[in-house]
Amino acid sequence: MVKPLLETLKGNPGNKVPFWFMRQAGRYLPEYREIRKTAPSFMDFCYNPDKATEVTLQPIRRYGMDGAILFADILVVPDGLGQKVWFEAGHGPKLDAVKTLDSFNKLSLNGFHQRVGNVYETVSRLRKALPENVTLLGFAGAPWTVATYMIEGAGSKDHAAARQMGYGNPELFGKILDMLVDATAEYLCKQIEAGADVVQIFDSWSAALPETMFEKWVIEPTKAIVEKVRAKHSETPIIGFPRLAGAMLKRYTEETDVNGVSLDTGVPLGYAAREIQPLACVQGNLDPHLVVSGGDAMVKEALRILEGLKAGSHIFNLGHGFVPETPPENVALLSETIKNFNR
Ligand code: 1CP
Repeated sequence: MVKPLLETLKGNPGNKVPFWFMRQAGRYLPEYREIRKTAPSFMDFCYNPDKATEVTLQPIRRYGMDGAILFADILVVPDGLGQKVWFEAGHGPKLDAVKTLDSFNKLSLNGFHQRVGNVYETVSRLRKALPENVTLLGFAGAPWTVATYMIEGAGSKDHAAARQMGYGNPELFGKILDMLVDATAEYLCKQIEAGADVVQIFDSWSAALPETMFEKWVIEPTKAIVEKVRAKHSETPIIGFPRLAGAMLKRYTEETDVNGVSLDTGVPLGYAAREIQPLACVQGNLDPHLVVSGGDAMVKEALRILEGLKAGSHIFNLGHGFVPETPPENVALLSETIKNFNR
């Protein structure tokens, strides 16, 4: 059976625009919050194939998206490398920060797949549970974004610790990125082998890096991952999401050679259609906050995006993830709007 989302990524778009939403499984859904309560910790939740499979399927049942994204987190990779990762309610992620060569030397790829193996189990269960026309997306964080957490020991506004290590101790910083390239490529390959049709690489914090650093920290590691994954799985499309890359977006698309690019809310549609769509399928880019208010304003903007990108390959999505206060009925209206649109 045809998977419209997968076909669109391969450059064969149909009459309908396929869609999925970042953070489509998550706190805006009451049924997610119910299951979340039953897990002792967030990491535990990510490593529980029963629960992770169930919450991945919840939004598909409600809204019939064309894509289901594996429920896990980008911080599974540092956890798998042996870094301590935990989530504190109201504070987001915490990690035992990597600041020195000594702390880096405690990390290793040995044992990685055993530690994260339950994620692969979730992928293979999803493969069996999903309707045949639904594309299964695996994912990982990009090395730069994951490194910001590993080095800071938490989420941060300006990623000061990572930037300062990148400038002040490029050798150690380079070792961290190299290890992340290897781990991430293997992690994505295993997800594909377990049944993922597509993989997405999230570079949520790629904004406002100097040009040369964007090349070194964002483009080069992503390109290396794309090459490694393609060497084993040449048929599997890869989507990159260099969030807020701004004027670097086109170079990212050309140089990493991803099959699809996820657009943040700030990317103008005319620019995307002219400059990016000839190079890759685009995905995006409704403002998630517009789904909080909903109504005509949301529908009008969704239609503007559908019209603006209809000449090329387009997967409808948000410009970033749903926020927890999103009313589920607005997601229903948005989904109907996309389904009723014809290219
Ligand atoms: O308690 C909860 O329920 C916590 C909320 C939550 C959820 C639902 C976190 C903690 N992670 C997730 C799941 C998740 N994370 C998915 C699952 C699939 C889906 O999208 O439905 C995915 C793809 C991610 C990826 C992720 N985690 C990113 C990249 C995408 C993005 O949103 O920019 C990032 C940056 C993270 C780190 C993270 N995990 C969780 C939080 C609160 C954060 C961000 C912290 C910060 O702002 O620094």
